[in-house]
Amino acid sequence: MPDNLFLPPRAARLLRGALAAAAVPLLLTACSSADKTGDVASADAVTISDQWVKAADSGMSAAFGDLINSGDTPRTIVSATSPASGRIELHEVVVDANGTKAMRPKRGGFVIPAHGRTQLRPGGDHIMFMDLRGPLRTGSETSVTLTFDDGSTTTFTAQVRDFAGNQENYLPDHAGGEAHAGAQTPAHGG
Ligand SMILES: [Cu+2]
Repeated sequence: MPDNLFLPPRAARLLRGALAAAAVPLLLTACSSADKTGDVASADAVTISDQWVKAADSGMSAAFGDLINSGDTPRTIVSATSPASGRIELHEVVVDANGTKAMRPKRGGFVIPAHGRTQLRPGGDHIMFMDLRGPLRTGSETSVTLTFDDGSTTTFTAQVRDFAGNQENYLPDHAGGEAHAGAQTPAHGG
C-alpha cells in the first residue's frame, strides 16, 4: 500500500524531508570514530609491514617498510631510535644541482596520509642508522622505535637483509636545509 495513503501530498513531502534531515546526523555519528578528533594515539593508528634493515658491518645502515595509517587523520613520525644505532635520522632522497642523488634529513618527518600508506624504500624515504653499535648480520633482527608528533611511540622488529644498491651521498641537515655539494660526505648506502 502507498506509504502516504492518509497524508495529503504536501504533508507527505514534509514528512519525508524531516526523516531525511534526521537521518544525516545519525549517519555522521555512525561513520565518525574517536579518531576524528585525534583521540586515538598515532601509535595505535599506524602499523608497519614488510619491514627490514640493510646488512652492514659498521658505520651506517637503514630501515625500510610500509607505514599504514588506518585512521581518519594524517599521522607524522618525527624521530626513531634503535639499540643497533647510536643515532638515527629520518631521511629523504633528493637530486642535487649536479643531478646526483643524495639523502638528507627530511624536514617535518614522515607523514602518513589518512587511510593511506608511506613507503620507506632504498632510493626514497628511509630510517637512517647513522652510527652502528655493531655489525648487522643477515638473518638477525633488530628493533626500531618510532615516535610520533603526538608523543606516542611504537616499536617494531625488522629482519636484517642483504642489499647492495642505492649508494647515495649524505647531505647533513644545516640552516636552510638546502642541498649543496660542499656538504657531502663520502657515499654510503641509504
Ligand atoms: Cu640516509
